[in-house]
Amino acid sequence: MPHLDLNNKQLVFKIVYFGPGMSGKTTNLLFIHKKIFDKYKGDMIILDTEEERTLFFDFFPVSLGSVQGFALKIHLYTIPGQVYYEASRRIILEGADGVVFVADSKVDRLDDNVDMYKRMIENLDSFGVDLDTFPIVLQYNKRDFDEIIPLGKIENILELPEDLLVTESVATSGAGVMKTLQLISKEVIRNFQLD
Ligand SMILES: Nc1nc2c(ncn2[C@@H]2O[C@H](COP(=O)(O)OP(=O)(O)O)[C@@H](O)[C@H]2O)c(=O)[nH]1
Ligand SMILES: [Mg+2]
Repeated sequence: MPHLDLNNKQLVFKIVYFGPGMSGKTTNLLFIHKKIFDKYKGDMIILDTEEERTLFFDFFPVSLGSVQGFALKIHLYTIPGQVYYEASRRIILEGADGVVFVADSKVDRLDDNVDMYKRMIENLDSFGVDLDTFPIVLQYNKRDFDEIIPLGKIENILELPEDLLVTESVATSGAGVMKTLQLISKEVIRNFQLD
């Protein structure tokens, strides 16, 4: 459920970029932040861990308008990918209204993607999330590499629903990044309106 901020008349949605280490989560958020820098961004907070940066920032997606007089606000988070950060990942994931799973398309990362997707589902399940309706976009990132995991592979292995939203991206150039954000934002708001 989004957070209802009555003082500021805002509905605040939380979207988490999840995935294995080095798949491109932070690069996605940096691109988005740069793209929407002038008008809509809030302060970006970067939590430094030893090996990677976890990002948080919020913005107003004006294109999505408002719901019953409430401005829609979106908080974007990334998680640390390393195995030993399981506890932080869980904390960040809790209360998410939707997830972008950033998969690393390099063929040798297939197992890491599958393993991390499983962990994500387990965590969401443990929070009591309804997995049949919970908004997820699977983003195959790093499509610029030569040997890449074909679309559909991760979905097949994990037997994911056929209507799962899937995108392709090259986060370093920004290709597919805003499209992914738009898809998950719309899905998250639609899911809320259906409740
Ligand atoms: N070639 C290529 N490199 C990428 C892409 N996305 C991210 N990277 C690189 O992969 C590394 C890890 O990215 P990062 O966003 O820190 O991964 P995170 O651990 O998921 O946050 C960095 O060196 C990025 O520049 C991509 O689409 N293509
Ligand atoms: Mg990162």
